[in-house]
Amino acid sequence: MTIDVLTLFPAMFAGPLDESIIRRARDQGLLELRLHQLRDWTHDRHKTVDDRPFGGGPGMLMKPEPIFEAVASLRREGSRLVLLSPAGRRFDQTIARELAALPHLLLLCGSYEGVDERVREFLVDDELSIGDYVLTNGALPAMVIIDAVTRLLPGVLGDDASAHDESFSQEWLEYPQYTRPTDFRGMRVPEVLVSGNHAEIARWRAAQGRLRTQQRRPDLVPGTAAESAAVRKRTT
Ligand code: 9D3
Repeated sequence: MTIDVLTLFPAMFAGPLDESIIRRARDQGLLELRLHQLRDWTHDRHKTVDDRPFGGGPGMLMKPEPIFEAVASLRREGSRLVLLSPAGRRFDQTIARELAALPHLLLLCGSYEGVDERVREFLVDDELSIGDYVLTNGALPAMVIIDAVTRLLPGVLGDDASAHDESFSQEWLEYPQYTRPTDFRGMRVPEVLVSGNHAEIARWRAAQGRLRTQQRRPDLVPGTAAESAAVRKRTT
């Protein structure tokens, strides 16, 4: 898949996307990632990308011209243009799967107080937020989405990890896990895990996963009022 990113801060992307699994996906050609400086589509000496809002108010807006020009040059048949903004629908694993199935993603990182509404109305296909907290711009959210989407691309993870992956968002949280040594400074691994009784281990893990989900994320417990409310909230 190809992901083009339009941002005022392309240098922010160096580092997170140059390591580990994303690095390997790029090296193997499974992900073609291209970073673009939005200012490259301006025509004035100062490379102006922002302006003051009509009607007054605090802060600046991203002006439409460079965005329309940039998108015209980058978008193609089958592209999805996604604006990252605090006003978007909340990104989740279902949306990650949906995006991973696309041939071309074009991510537009919001900056300043937001974008001229005509970008939203006439250009953007989808608008996403990564959660209810205020960041300085859309670059980190774009990286979060790239990360979540890339690991779902065919061939990026080993078979082990990808089978395991199905679980998130409709299953339980992870149960407690341990590795060697069995006794670390007096902190012992639960006896059941070293018992060799695989049926009992499976029961223990299921119970622990359910308990942890109930305590920490009641909104994920299937069939509860909290889950129905959370699903309603996610899907409206
Ligand atoms: C209404 C005033 N602010 C909205 C909360 C204005 C504003 C604050 C911060 C506008 C933009 C930003 C920068 N944030 C993003 O562009 C952003 C974001 C975020 O802040 N949180 C979670 N997801 C995202 S996606 C893009």
